[in-house]
Amino acid sequence: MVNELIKRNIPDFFVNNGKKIETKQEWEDYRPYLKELLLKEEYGFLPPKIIPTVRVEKEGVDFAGKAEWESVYFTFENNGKSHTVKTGLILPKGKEKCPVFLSLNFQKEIPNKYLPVEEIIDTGFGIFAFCYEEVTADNNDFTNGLCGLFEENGKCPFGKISLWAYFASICMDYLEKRQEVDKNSVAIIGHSRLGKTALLTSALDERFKLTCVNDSGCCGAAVSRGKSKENETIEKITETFPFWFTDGFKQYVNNESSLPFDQHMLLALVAPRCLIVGGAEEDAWADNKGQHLSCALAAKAWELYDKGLADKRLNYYERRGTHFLSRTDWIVYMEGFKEILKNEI
Ligand code: GTR
Repeated sequence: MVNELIKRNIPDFFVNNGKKIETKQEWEDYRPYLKELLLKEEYGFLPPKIIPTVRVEKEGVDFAGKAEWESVYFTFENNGKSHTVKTGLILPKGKEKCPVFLSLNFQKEIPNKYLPVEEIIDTGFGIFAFCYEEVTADNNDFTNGLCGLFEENGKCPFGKISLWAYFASICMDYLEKRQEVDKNSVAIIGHSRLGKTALLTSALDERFKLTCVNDSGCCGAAVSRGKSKENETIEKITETFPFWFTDGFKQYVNNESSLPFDQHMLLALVAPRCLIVGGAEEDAWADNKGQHLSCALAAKAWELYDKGLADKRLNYYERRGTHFLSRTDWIVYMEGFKEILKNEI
């Protein structure tokens, strides 16, 4: 870890106006500026909040009779256009004030290979899930879906990750209103590009109790500086997925040393809440050493709140295998969440 730190040459970013941040108050004063900086340079500013109209359709009891399933439709209107996003809310039957996982999904189907619904329900959690491409397509078409409500001449001032995060926060607004949901016990979970999205959502929106960031790698949990040949870099990611970021982010291609932050500062914004960063041993592209180092560097934010807090609330783990949101990962996240709730961590 020490070698890694030296090799990567990451400056101390816990600095505000040239002054080292040493107290919780100094850190809290710096947070709004840091949020702005990350959005301005990397992800692009989120659009103004539109309050959607919500329609609920009961799908009935399912999952061996153990859960109530509803489809919840959010309709947004702006600039004479409208867009509806379908989500699914599944709550264990007969449980009052249920803790819930807000799950950012690749697939529309529930359950799917990344979302073992019955196991999650059996562990005592509810699920609120949406498919990210229902919000806006994962491509450079900014007239599509919710983006279409904000575009001007086919362009938006934000990247798609920001818009997915925007919708995730709207989901949280909705969960807060549901009697059956314990609004103080909502975890957000996402894998890979949706891990990046979950992390950004929680960095900006402090209502999530736990943030589970799986194999998020480049522009997610991994630091951007000092990548090895096998890791994804800003150059690679902005070549393949330029539409995930604000246009100006390209200035940091092969120029990471001029970034006014590194990704650990995004992690730091989750403090003092609970964060689990997951990696997979065979996922070299995501840069596990960079994710681990990022957690180590971000720990300072938790420590500013309380000595020893990072140890309790910031967790990094790596499992065997490849890039995937696996059953093992879910078990780690669910066990972690159970612990947090039981011991009031
Ligand atoms: C990869 C991409 C990563 C990661 C992943 C995914 O191809 O390079 O940044 O986000 O896709 O979302 O599955």
